[in-house]
Amino acid sequence: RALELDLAAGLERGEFQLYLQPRVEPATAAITSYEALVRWNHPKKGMVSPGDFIPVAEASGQIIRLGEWVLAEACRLLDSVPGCSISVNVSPLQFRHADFLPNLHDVLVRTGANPARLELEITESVLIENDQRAVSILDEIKHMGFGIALDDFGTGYSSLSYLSRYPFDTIKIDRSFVSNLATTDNAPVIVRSIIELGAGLGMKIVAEGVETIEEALFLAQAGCDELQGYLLGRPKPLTELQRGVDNAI
Ligand code: G
Ligand code: G
Ligand code: MN
Ligand code: NA
Repeated sequence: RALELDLAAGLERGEFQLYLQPRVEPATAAITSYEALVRWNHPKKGMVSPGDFIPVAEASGQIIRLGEWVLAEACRLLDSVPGCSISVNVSPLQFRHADFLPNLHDVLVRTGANPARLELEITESVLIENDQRAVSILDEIKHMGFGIALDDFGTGYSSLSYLSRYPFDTIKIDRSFVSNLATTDNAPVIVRSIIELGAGLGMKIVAEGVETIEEALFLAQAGCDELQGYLLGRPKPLTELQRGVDNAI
């Protein structure tokens, strides 16, 4: 059966689950927040990666319902992570959909969640040059009280011009820069520049895909606000979250 047909049934049957991956402050080793990463425990295929089913959900339009479920579930999980926020990925199609803003409003009303503890992750690819509609959607999200993160920063085009135009709270440095830190001469220069730029603009800088102690030390020394990656903690279901991080720095 096509994955597309199974998606709706999977939502009905509760086959989706949110895994949480910590974001850690290097200075204190404190977990400040978690990124919600959806997983599908398919009855026949086992664990299906979002890399495989998100594109299918987008193509079939079911990303809207899936996105609603992810957001509601993240709101529900907030009670289990006191003092922390949760960030949620928003797909480009979801971002553009007419139901997106009404759904955000509804989920706050339904769950009573505090939007200040939720951050929406938007990728550069949803933003187009001179895009007044994107500006107004982001302004409205901000106005509702959500945090906004620019995800996978550095992988799109014209990155710098976006930063002054959109109300981002957080910049997430794409993991390709982090994994290149040790092997290319350019990566440390670029990473330092992004950190300085973000700090100057009053935005929080998070490095993604931190896998080694050397990367963590470089990023901490360069002034990166938070680290995320397998070194600090893999994405895990709530039931398996330990107190503290997988590895101290
Ligand atoms: O967790 P993993 O590395 O397998 O995720 C693969 C991709 O799926 C990443 O690009 C991630 O942003 C995306 N993804 C994970 N969870 C969600 C979600 O809830 N909504 C959307 N739109 N994308 C997600
Ligand atoms: O596109 P986005 O940045 O939302 O994707 C997050 C993806 O990165 C998730 O699928 C998550 O499983 C994955 N991820 C998280 N930490 C690491 C890491 O340290 N190394 C690698 N290779 N992937 C990671
Ligand atoms: Mn993300
Ligand atoms: Na990312």
